[in-house]
Amino acid sequence: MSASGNSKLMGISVAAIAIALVAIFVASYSLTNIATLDENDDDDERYVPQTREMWLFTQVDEHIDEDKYSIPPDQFSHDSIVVNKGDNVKIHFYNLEPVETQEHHTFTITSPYDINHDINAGEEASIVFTATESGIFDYLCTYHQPTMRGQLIVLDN
Ligand SMILES: [Cu+2]
Repeated sequence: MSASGNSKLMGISVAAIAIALVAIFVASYSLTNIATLDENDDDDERYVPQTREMWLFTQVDEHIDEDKYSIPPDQFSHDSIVVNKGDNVKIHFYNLEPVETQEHHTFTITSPYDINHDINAGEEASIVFTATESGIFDYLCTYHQPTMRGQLIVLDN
């Protein structure tokens, strides 16, 4: 092999090494950036679940003529409950009907929460659950539809 052939080979080798070094540098720089972004995401967005406690009452709207409109006048005192996903929810539910009426009400949410508390007149219950699924879910009294209902709103965080 001639001297000029050797120097040509050497030139190609140097070029190859330079390209390899650049590739390694770019790859490690990208990985560093990805790792840094992940760390920032954790710091900014990790949500610490809260306990959301509320007091919910039965009530009757005297303006609703049940015979005329064929709907019950019964309602919940709140028509929405808003929590974040992961929160521990504690609802103190009071049936305010006079005891002698024996008028039952329920606090019911179907799947995925599957909650059903049937409360007699003058009684109360604590309903405790974790808001594991985000979305909008109806809560209702199974005896007084369609008026006695509200929405549990679980925000995705
Ligand atoms: Cu009811």
